[in-house]
Amino acid sequence: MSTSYRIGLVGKPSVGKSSFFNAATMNDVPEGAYPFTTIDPSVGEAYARVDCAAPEFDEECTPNVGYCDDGTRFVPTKLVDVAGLIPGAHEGNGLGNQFLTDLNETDVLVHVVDFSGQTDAEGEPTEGHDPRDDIDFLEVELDQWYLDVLEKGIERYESGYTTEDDAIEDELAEQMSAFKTTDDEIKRLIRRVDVGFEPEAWDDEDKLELAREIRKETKPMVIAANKMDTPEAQENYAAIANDPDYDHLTIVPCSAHAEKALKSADQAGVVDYRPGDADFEITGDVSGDQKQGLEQIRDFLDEFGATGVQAALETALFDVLGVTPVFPGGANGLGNERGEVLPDCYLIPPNSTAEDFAYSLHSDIGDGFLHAIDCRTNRQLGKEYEVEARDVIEVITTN
Ligand SMILES: Nc1nc2c(ncn2[C@@H]2O[C@H](COP(=O)(O)OP(=O)(O)OP(=O)(O)O)[C@@H](O)[C@H]2O)c(=O)[nH]1
Ligand SMILES: [Mg+2]
Repeated sequence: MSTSYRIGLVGKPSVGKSSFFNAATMNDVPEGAYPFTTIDPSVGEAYARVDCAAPEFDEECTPNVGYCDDGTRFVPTKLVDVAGLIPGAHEGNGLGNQFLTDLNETDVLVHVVDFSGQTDAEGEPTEGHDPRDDIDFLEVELDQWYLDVLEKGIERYESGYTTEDDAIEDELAEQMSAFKTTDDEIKRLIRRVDVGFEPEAWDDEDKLELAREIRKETKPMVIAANKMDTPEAQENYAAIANDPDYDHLTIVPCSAHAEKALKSADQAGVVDYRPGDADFEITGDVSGDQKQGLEQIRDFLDEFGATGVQAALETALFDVLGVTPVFPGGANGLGNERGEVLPDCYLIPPNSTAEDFAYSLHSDIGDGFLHAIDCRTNRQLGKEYEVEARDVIEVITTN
């Protein structure tokens, strides 16, 4: 892989982060109905689905990494199961700042929320908890954490600790470098919140607003409405999906349990299930109980379209981050000298040009870039061409 994206699973304890992680990666991280079952973050390999381009060329692909199942490529991506976050985490509550730091290793977040309302803010069993509180709390918590760091940057700037002619955006970008931001980005965000470039004139509200903008930009997220296999969760989902206060968020209904059950049954040869699909086929001998359980899952799929695990990951990657999947190909046939057909599907940053793509393959290919070829049409593409999802591209170089 040229670029490796990391998706972080976050949320308060006991919402099902590890269950989601295990369902997506088929790893075996402990799951439990008690808070802080997970302490250290686990990193695993999940997959994002991309329609394979090979069938359009009447070819069969041979993926280097991941796999292809009946025309659907499963492209590996990193998934991180982070420890549970509780109110006051930015002040060290729960497992404290440790896992806030872990969050910085991720590019996009899936906020797992227990929509059943059966766990309280600390992850202890309860009834009738409003999932809205959890959605709100995570944003507040992250904003407070960003604000703390932002304020340190402002303090440094005001103390004259830095050289006279250092601009505020340089100072803040340096202070917030762990959030993978740049002075240009900070400048743009200061303009967006329209507070001016004199931090002395910023009040608490201005600072919080700026912190929030930087957080939104550097930690984009989707909500996975988990435990949707329960009636309580379905009721809450129906209400929140129609609540205009939550229009700005993408909420994906999800059942980590259903995904895990189907994948396990598939591995056991009992069903034929492709992750993310809207249906499955029972292929083995099942007991009456098993059959009943599977039919319940089928009802769930009928209602929600899928278990939601794949959908949440792909929404995060493709919709929220805007990552572009692209296949390096050859204009005279897709196979390379080793006889591999469309071996790679790269995930590259949004708005990448043909030249950026060349650089993501190798710096030499970028340096020697002459032009690229769209392998579907044999059309020549200049270096400024903006790569589109599922493009099949050959790069022609001088060397
Ligand atoms: N009904 C239902 N229960 C679920 C689902 N996913 C997880 N659970 C249950 O929720 C409880 C907590 O699951 P975990 O995966 O350990 O939660 P976690 O978020 O990793 O918790 P911490 O590691 O403590 O932060 C367990 O009892 C799971 O069986 C789901 O899709 N449906
Ligand atoms: Mg866990």
